[in-house]
Amino acid sequence: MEHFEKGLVPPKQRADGKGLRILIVHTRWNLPVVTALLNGCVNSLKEHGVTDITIRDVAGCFELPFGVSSLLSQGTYDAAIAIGVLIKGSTMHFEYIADASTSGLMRVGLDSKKPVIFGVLTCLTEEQSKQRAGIAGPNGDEGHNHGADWGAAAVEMARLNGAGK
Ligand code: DLZ
Repeated sequence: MEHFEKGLVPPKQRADGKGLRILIVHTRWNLPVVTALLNGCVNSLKEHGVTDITIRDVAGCFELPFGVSSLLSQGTYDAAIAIGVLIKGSTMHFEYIADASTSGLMRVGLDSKKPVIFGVLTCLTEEQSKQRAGIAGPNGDEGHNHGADWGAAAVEMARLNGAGK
């Protein structure tokens, strides 16, 4: 069997973010990890040529769908990126908030007809969240910052949706 490369394969041609208006809504829960993801995301947007980036914050992941929906309706954005980090605790909170934010964000995207990128990590441990935010990897490396993928996805989906023509 051929080697199976796990994870995201970049598009054949990098999408051009010039002229796009991107909204980022991030949580204030688990802020150190969220900040690393936000930085990775903003850097990636800039690398794609995006210069018009609006950053707003809400309390936690449960607020992300309403926050994104409300801000999308107030502005002229081509795509939104919702960033948050859920870390499993000893109660059922994690499951309920993960479910609500996932389906809520999907609904906002379909209802608004604007791409909404799912930048929510649902981690079983704090360590997992750090690995996925490029802070501390499993082998003493820095891990991978998923925020970079979310920035690229926002540009790709905004173009797919006809923005910037
Ligand atoms: C209550 C709560 C808990 C337990 N854990 C998290 C978390 O890990 N990540 C996160 O973004 N938010 C958490 N919250 C807060 C909820 O998302 C929400 O802000 C509150 O329930 C108020 O609606």
